[in-house]
Parts: sequence; structure tokens; C-alpha cells
Amino acid sequence: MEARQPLPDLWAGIEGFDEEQADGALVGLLWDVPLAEAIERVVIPFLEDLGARWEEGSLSVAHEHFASDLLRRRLTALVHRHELLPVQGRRRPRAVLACPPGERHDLVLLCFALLLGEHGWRTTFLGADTPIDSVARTARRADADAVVIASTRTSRLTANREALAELAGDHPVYVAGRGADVEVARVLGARLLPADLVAALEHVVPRHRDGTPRSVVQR
Ligand code: B12
Repeated sequence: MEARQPLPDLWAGIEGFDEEQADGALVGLLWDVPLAEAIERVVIPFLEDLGARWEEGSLSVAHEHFASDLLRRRLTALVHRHELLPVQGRRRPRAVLACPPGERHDLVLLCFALLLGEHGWRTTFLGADTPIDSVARTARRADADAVVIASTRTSRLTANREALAELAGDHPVYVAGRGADVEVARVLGARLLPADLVAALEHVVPRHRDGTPRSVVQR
């Protein structure tokens, strides 16, 4: 019998709102693959295709919500893969990740949280539509080494200019997503992350002199 193809199965499952088929295919694509590879080769292209299909009208809003929810649950489940990894020293660096008020696109940010987790960071993922004063309180309590804010619109960052600039005075704040650019980062006193998640990781996780990432996880 011919092996089933996960990607066509994933799309067929989504088109038919067949959770079992879509989820089974997604597990097949993500299972036993290094996390960065799964994110770069499966999750991001999948989200891009989802966007393209939605824009051209071949998928409905309901399909998009169904697919986003399925992906979120699978990505969240991946967090547990890294929780038990041994860590050098006693303190894991900590990151708080959130989208500003009104911003609901948090799936790429969730991927970034997973990548940080793989490098031994402890992450507090606040996700979509989070008031900046809540982000600030959480960052203070966690003694955060990084606060990552993602937005598809610049206006959602500039609308919170004062609160974000204040936060950037207390913790390193990184801005990312379609709404983040050099100018908004400058105005907020934040650091701009590149669109590529693996490249962005290198901005947050410092490197050894030989160029390898300073991960706290023992391999
Ligand atoms: C899935 C999706 C949703 C889901 C979100 C699920 C979730 N929780 O994330 C839901 C259903 C909630 C949603 C809602 C809406 N959405 Co929507 N959505 C999308 C869709 C299809 C995919 C988004 C996505 O993840 N893209 C995939 C990533 C790979 O692309 P990207 O966002 O450009 O990100 C790249 C970089 O910016 C970077 N990046 C992004 N975030 C981060 C974070 C970090 C830390 C780093 C390092 C990098 C990084 O990495 C990516 C790869 O390079 C896009 C279409 C598209 N083409 O993207 C629309 C899209 C983003 N949505 C759009 C809109 C308009 C909406 C709605 C207003 C629609 C409506 N009328 O209800 C609402 C509400 C939005 C809100 N208030 O925030 C517009 C945004 C236009 C704009 N700039 O404002 C888009 C572009 C569709 C379009 N062409 O009109 N959406």
C-alpha cells in the first residue's frame, strides 16, 4: 500500500473539517523532527499557504479558525518535549512573550517561545491581546531577561508607546512581526527582531566566541 502523504492529508482534513485526519497528518509532519526544522519547514509555510488560500477565497474564515486552533494545540503540546531537558547552572534565562492590545496573531510568537524553550529558556507566553501593564507586571515578577512583543500592525505598538518605552527601560524589549520596523523600535527604545525565527533567536540567545548559541541546555 502506498504511504499516506501528510501534507495533502493535512489540507484534505482542514478542507473537510476532519479533525482526526488533519491532526494525524500534522503529528506526522512534526513528530521526531528537530524543532527549528519543523517550524521553518512545516509551520511557517503552512501559515503562509493558509493566508494565501484564505486571501484567494479557496478557504473560508471557518477553515482558517479551525486550522489555527488545531495548530495552536499541537504547538502547545510540543512545549512539554523540552521541559525535562537538563540545564547547566541553576537559573534559566526567562522571557515573557505577548501581543499588544487588539492584536490576535500570536501563532508565530508561540513558535518563537518554543524555540527559546529548546535553548533552555523558561518562557511565559501571554499570547494575544495583552495589556502592556500586565506584560510589565509579569516581566517584573519573572525578572525577565527578554520581553518579546509581536504585532501585525505598527499602530498597535505606537498606541502603547509610553508603556512600552517604560518597559524597555526595565527589561530588554524586542519587537517583531509585520508591524515592527526600525523606526518603531527606535521610538520605543526596543530592539527589532528579523522576520526569520532562527535568525531572531540569535539576537536573543547570546553566542559563544566560536559562534555557537549560548544555550543552557546540555546535549
Ligand atoms: C491565521 C490568521 C489569523 C488568525 C490568527 C491566529 C493566531 N492566533 O495567530 C485569526 C483568525 C485570529 C485572524 C484574525 C484576523 N486577521 Co488574520 N491572518 C491570519 C493569516 C491567514 C496567517 C497569519 C500568520 O500567522 N501568517 C504567517 C506568518 C508566517 O506570516 P507573517 O504574519 O507575515 O509573519 C512573518 C514575519 O512577520 C515574522 N513574524 C511574525 N510574528 C513574529 C514574531 C516573532 C517573535 C518573530 C521573531 C518573527 C515574527 O515571521 C513570519 C515569517 O517570516 C494572515 C494571512 C497571511 N498571509 O499571513 C492573516 C492576516 C495577518 N490577518 C489579517 C486580518 C485583517 C485579520 C482580522 C482583522 C480579520 C477580520 N476582519 O476579522 C482578524 C483580527 C486580527 C486582530 N485583531 O489581530 C491581515 C492583516 C493585515 C494587517 N497588516 O493588519 C492578514 C495579513 C490577512 C490579509 N491579507 O488581509 N487572522
